[in-house]
Amino acid sequence: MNDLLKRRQLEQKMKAEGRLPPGQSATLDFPVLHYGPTPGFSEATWDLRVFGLVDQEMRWTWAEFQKLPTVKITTDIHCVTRWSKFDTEWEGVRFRDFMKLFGVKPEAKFVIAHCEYGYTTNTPLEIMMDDDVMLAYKFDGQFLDQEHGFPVRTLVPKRYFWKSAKWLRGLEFSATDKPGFWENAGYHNEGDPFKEQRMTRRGFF
Ligand SMILES: Nc1nc2c(c(=O)[nH]1)N[C@H]1C(S)=C(S)[C@@H](COP(=O)(O)O)O[C@H]1N2
Ligand SMILES: [Mo]
Repeated sequence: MNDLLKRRQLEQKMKAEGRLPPGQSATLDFPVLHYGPTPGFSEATWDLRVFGLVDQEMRWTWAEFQKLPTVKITTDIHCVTRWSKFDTEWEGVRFRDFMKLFGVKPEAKFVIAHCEYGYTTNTPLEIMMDDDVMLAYKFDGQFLDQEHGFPVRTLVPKRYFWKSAKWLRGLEFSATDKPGFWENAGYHNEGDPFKEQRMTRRGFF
């Protein structure tokens, strides 16, 4: 069977199961999308920091981070450029469990992901506490490819994929919302694929 036919059949099935958001088509590949070049990785200098409205600011080296307990999830991902990929398999540290390591102050309402080269994206803390949100470092049983965010990315399946921040270096807990890179460029602040929250206004591009 050719790929186009496979994709159309998958779309029918996912539509019937209520898993195909409006305006999306199925992909069998794993497209790479980001702004700017792919950063390198140096274990000697890499760290992951949490800061802002937390009880204790902390940092992990790559070796330390890999010792944290992980979970595996199978989920669908939806890119605002209209591809959806179904039943993707990820492993990483569940965000809700991760939060217990440093404690989050009650005033914190938003999580801002900070990445290499200054990319940021914002998500309400309430969404980040869902079961399916993780700091992912394996895809399909293998470490992430560099271009897909190695060593660590956030995975926020219930939002368009731009909220899943590649090359993560910091997580900021904030009382106020801080729209990030694409949100400032005109993408919707919430980005729920099932509500088709794609673009809002003209941004800075
Ligand atoms: N650090 C960083 N993360 C990012 C981006 C980016 O430009 N920089 N782009 C986002 C966008 S727009 C998408 S669609 C997804 C794509 O992830 P993928 O390349 O693994 O498919 O990464 C998101 N995370
Ligand atoms: Mo995107």
